[in-house]
Amino acid sequence: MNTQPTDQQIEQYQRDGFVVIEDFLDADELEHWRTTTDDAVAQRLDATAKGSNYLTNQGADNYYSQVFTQCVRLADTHEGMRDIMMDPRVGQLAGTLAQVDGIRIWHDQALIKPPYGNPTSWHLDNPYWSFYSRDAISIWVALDDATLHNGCLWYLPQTHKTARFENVGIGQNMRDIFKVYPEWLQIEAVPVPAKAGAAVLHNGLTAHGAGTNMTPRPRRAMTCAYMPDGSTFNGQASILPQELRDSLQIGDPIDSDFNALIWKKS
Ligand SMILES: O=C(O)CCC(=O)C(=O)O
Ligand SMILES: [Fe+2]
Repeated sequence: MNTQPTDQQIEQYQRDGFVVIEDFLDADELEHWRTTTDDAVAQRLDATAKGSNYLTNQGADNYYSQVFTQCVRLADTHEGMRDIMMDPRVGQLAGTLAQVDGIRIWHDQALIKPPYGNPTSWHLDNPYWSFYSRDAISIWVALDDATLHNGCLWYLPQTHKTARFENVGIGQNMRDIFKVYPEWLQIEAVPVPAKAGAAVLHNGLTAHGAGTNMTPRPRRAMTCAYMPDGSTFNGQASILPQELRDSLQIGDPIDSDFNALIWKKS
């Protein structure tokens, strides 16, 4: 696993709000992440079909269910996925790029764009979450080659510097984000094709989206969103379980085991 970013990669991440780490996983690790993700997703979809209330967008026949199959916090229900997500090396990579002192898991998430699936509209991640931070970071690991044809990620560089925390949402209209940020219409979007096993990391405030999958094969990605240690509750429920949410006042640190600390700067 290549978890040591170069100075240039750190600089690029800080400047543009995203960076690609080629060969993040070697061939054996990629195979392991693929089988673990497939298994965890299959298990989750089965549990959901049987009535569990875990978050998945599947089951409906609507626009969003065809953007991707989305399964959140698979590490809660799958031991193999828990081992992958708790790896402090990945936390160190995220923390080093974000230049923060500690990394907590916000949520992992499998994002599988189906064959001929819908595009992912431009959006920001952090405004959805229960904490606001200009240093939140996510890792997006390509489990298949992500290409211009099957819906690789696209970014609006440097938008993490001017983004605000209001949520522009993620609906069917690709360009809704520009109603809130008309000045971003001047920015040229950058596609980020990624070979299977590569990792793309982005700031939680960098505008991003993904194209249509124009191939008859799925485009699989396994991702994890991270919260800098010390982040505080902003009042939004998001993925927090009811009991935990009810125990928090706005401004309290979010620091229970639900958001495990996987890396701390020594
Ligand atoms: O995989 C996609 O299409 C979108 C990914 C994304 O929005 C994210 O990882 O935050
Ligand atoms: Fe996103």
